[in-house]
Amino acid sequence: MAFVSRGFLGRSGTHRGTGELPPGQYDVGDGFPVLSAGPTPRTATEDWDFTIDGEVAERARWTWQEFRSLPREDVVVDIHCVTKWSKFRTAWSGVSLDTLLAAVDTSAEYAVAVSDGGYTTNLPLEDLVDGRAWIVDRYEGEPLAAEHGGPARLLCPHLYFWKSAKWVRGLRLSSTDEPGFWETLGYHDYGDPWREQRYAGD
Ligand SMILES: Nc1nc2c(c(=O)[nH]1)N[C@H]1C(S)=C(S)[C@@H](COP(=O)(O)O)O[C@H]1N2
Ligand SMILES: [Mo]
Repeated sequence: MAFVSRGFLGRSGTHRGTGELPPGQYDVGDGFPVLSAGPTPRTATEDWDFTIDGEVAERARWTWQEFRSLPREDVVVDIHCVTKWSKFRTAWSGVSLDTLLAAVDTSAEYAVAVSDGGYTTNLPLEDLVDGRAWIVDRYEGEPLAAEHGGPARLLCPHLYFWKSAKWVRGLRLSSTDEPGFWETLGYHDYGDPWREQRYAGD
């Protein structure tokens, strides 16, 4: 049955999606829409770094070369955009946020992902750990295309895809929850697709 094979056959990498559509979503199939609130920044990898700062004992920073030499994971996940498309079995590779966050000492409970171009999005820190979020720089075996967030983006697929910040350059950790770009404009603070948390108040 398609339902079974979707979860267990096909590409390499651990599949962490459910193969099911959250309420109100449709399957976009082979398409991969591009949703960007502004122009696509193009940061050369020589100029790229990733920083974890804010309420940390000491900030952590990786150059592109350092980031690329960290232990990597292949993941296959389903993604769900708040504009109602979902895409099954997307295959990415990158570095688990468990690996990156192990480098800092913090008692913060929230994170804001900060991107080139000024986009931000907030997430509880606990949603970024335990194998649920990655900084990915490859999609379907190729370097991540700029329009989809390359050189590297956040991938946090258990929340609506606006939380997966493209062109990400760092995380700012805090003990208080600070709304990001779309959250300030009325999107839900948390954004669980299974509870259909699209807008504030949902
Ligand atoms: N920096 C940045 N990240 C972003 C966005 C954006 O506009 N800027 N859009 C978000 C939204 S609403 C979605 S649905 C996904 C879209 O990713 P895609 O263009 O690769 O499909 O990126 C998210 N991350
Ligand atoms: Mo979106």
